[in-house]
Amino acid sequence: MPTIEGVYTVKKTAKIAIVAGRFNEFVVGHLIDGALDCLKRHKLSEKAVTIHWCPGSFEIPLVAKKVAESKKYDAVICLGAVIRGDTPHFEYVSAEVSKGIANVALETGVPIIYGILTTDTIDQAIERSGTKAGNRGFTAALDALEMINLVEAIPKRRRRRRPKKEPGTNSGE
Ligand code: INI
Repeated sequence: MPTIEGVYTVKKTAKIAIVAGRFNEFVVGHLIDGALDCLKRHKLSEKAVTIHWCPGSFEIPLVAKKVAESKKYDAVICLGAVIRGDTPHFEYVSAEVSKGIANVALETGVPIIYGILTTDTIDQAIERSGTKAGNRGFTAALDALEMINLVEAIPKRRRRRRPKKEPGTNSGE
């Protein structure tokens, strides 16, 4: 049975963009550290990664779209932290960033990784950004490496070659 799946090796020319929402920066900073740690341990050079900061998670899809459309990157890792407060703001921001990131991936065809924490409490966000529950930035970077390899491994349709014309068969010759 043919099986196609991504591996975690990195091609020498790989370029990765990180798009990070500054809101709840004390959490997002740790997600970025986790992502950079993962990429470095997979032998990606620092020069191959560019970080783009935007105000908050709501703005991430637009920035991710511009970055993906630049065609300069093999994958875009989106990192943010949406933490529930006393108002419905959480619902709006988390819904928009999820929908937006999914749309950007489908519209551009570039792997866009969803590394947005959506948590009920600050403690839950801290747990997922490098303490008890791992670091979502690290695993988002792993997801990016897997997706880069997976997308490249999917065979493209081969264009059929036109049969060569016999000399003298063109009309008007
Ligand atoms: N942005 C976040 O990234 N996380 C949040 O928890 C958050 N909350 O709760 O308000 C948040 N709001 C800012 C939003 O993303 C936009 O930056 C802002 O509304 C300007 O458009």
